[in-house]
Amino acid sequence: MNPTTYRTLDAAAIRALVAGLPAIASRLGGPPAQWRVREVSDGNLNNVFLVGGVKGEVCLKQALPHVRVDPTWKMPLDRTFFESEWLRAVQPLAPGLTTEFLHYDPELYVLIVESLSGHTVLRTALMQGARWPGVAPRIGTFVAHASFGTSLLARPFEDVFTARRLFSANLALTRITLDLVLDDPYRDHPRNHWHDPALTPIVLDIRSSAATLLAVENLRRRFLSQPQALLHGDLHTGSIMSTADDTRVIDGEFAVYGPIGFDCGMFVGNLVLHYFATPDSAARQATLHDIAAFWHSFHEEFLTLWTSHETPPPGTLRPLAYGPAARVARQRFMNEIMADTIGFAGVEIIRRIIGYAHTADFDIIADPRQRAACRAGALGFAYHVLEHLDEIRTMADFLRHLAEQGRAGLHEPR
Ligand code: SR1
Ligand code: MG
Repeated sequence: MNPTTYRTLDAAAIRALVAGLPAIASRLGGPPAQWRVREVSDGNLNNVFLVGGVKGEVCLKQALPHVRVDPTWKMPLDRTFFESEWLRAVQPLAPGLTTEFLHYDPELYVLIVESLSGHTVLRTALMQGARWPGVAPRIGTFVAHASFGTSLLARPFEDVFTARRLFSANLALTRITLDLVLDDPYRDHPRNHWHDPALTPIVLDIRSSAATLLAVENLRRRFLSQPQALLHGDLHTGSIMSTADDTRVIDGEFAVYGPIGFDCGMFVGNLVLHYFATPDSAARQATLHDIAAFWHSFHEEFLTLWTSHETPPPGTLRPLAYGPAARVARQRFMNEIMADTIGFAGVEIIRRIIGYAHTADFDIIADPRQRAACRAGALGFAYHVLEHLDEIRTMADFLRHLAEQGRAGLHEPR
């Protein structure tokens, strides 16, 4: 942090900052004194404001020197730098599927992007009962294009290594993921919490299952040692804003090179949380379709990019094998992504129920016993998945197990 220039901005300071940025000021229109500044901070980490004038609106995000929801948890400010670099890297690869980058201020750690005030956070929309079948395939398209386009399949190794070096400095947020997603839930830690005593026997089962703990250790190793592509790094349903027919991925501050199945697994895991939070069987069926549609679109678009005849930039690795051998190699890689997707979905579900950062999905269930039963269903399913990773090899397997466990209801602790 540069203490001489960084300060946490209030409405007046935001007006003054934006007034000094001619392109953004003219996008808003009218005199700065008449701009509306509205705080809409919602996530765990940052301050977020919408700034609106007579012509338009922008969204301004500022990092705080601590976790927003816990000022005692100190945090470096550089996360908006990594988010702006992520946005600049993926926006051209997945046009129309992110927000538009407008400005980054390296001293105030402020990022300004297009406002999406007409969109709804996907988690909120799902909780309100939205049925938007186009969203999941659009996220599949996003992950396919963003991951393929930042990988060695599409770029010379010099570009990829340069990007890896940049994003490998995103240490603070990578540490959060490692601790909160891949470590804390599997042992006693003061950051863990869960409200319902009905969950405790499942937690104890998870923590005493050697197969589960080995699976999580393997996922942890893969997260840190498989830099396949630039990840979003936190692709839950709160990092997506949507209408029925326009979907944008936001909040790329956790960006880091890692296994592509990490992003897929975060998204799938959050759809599974929604599945268990909606006991209505038609809504559950729609979620099964969403998960299948996400994977289908990701898989098809990734393979199409890989096998299309477009000439990659000079220096990109050229395939050596052709025909059936190349097909087998591609299928192996897709199977690896599939296995990672299933595993990371499992750990995401677990940490959202017993770790530090829970999600709101289950809050719509008024009856505490039913809420506990739904959470137990999700937790028991994730445990089942991690214990049986060797048997759940395809998305069809995963969906079959999900439908079976969903029908079975409350997990019975052993
Ligand atoms: C202290 S940050 C907790 C969680 O919020 C973010 O959105 C990430 O999901 C992180 O794990
Ligand atoms: Mg976020």
